[in-house]
Amino acid sequence: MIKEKILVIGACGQIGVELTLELRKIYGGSNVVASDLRAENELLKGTGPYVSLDVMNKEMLHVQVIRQNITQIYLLAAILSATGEKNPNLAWHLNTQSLLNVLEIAKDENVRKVYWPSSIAVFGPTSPKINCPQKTVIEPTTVYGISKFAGEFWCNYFNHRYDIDVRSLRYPGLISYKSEPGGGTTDYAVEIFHDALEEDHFTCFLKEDTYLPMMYMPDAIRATIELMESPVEKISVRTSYNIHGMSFSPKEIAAEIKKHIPGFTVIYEPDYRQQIAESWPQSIDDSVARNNWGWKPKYDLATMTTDMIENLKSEMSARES
Ligand code: NAD
Ligand code: AKB
Repeated sequence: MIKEKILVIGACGQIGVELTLELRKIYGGSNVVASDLRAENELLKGTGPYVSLDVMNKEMLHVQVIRQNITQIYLLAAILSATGEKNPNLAWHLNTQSLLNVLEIAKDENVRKVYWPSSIAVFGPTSPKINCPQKTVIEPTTVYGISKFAGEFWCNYFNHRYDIDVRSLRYPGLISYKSEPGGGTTDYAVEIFHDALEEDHFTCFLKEDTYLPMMYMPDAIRATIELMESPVEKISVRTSYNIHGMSFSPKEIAAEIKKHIPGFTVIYEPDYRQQIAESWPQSIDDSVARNNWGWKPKYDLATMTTDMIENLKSEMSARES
């Protein structure tokens, strides 16, 4: 049996922290090397090795892969949709070059598997709004979406041309309480919980009726690991799989939170992110992922809201005591 040694790049981000902790549970702390540009996240400290790494420095990355005998890479470093629009050139450069660096090193070294997430941001205004299918018109209008779409085809190319086992998911907006979101359009759905608990009030940067596809982080982590552990013959999509958790608007999540915090109020002050949100589908058809490797989400809006509030409340009381 091959002993896996995993490198997580971007391990201190919203997904990276939770994914690294879960991978360490499965493969053992010392077999999962966390890396990031940022200082090590508090939740990762003491759970396994950490290296400071800039994925854009290909030589440094190559040295780490050889030195640590890496067999799998999870590449999570990226600039997300809202931040990307502030510096399109940088977002394109980081999001595409980081992937090419990883894929080229995987080709030349002993890296058996690569994971790289795409996003529902690949879809644009001309894609179907409801139950957006796996294969459809894809004309993204954000630099983030363009970079993800290009990345999907680089994954497909390296799989077909060099037989690299690259796997990918098009995540919807992810909601989590352990680590903060990093500059996306769907970030409001995390911020709303913090402001509800701390201030009983939230100012939302999207209009109240803006529906977007979303997923609770435990489902996203489980989907990632289930995809990566599926037998190769079950993987038919080498660009990126649609996956869906739930779909709701700011008004609907606010109403759900109000069931727990009756005095909670929201005002709506849409900004430039409204246009990004309106370019994306409202819900996603993930039947190909369901049929290929058995994907099924567990959380809906109500169960996710209850879990978020319980966990954030216990974090707040732990901080106070
Ligand atoms: P994030 O911004 O929270 O984390 C990204 C991490 O990458 C950060 O810790 C950052 O310091 C690190 N990083 C940035 N540049 C780097 C570099 N040059 N070298 C090394 N590390 C670097 O992002 P996230 O939300 O955790 O997203 C992870 C991946 O999932 C991204 O590819 C993102 O596009 C994708 N995704 C996220 C969501 C979501 O809702 N969070 C949805 C769809 C897709
Ligand atoms: C963003 O809003 O940019 C991300 C995403 C859906 O990719 N959360």
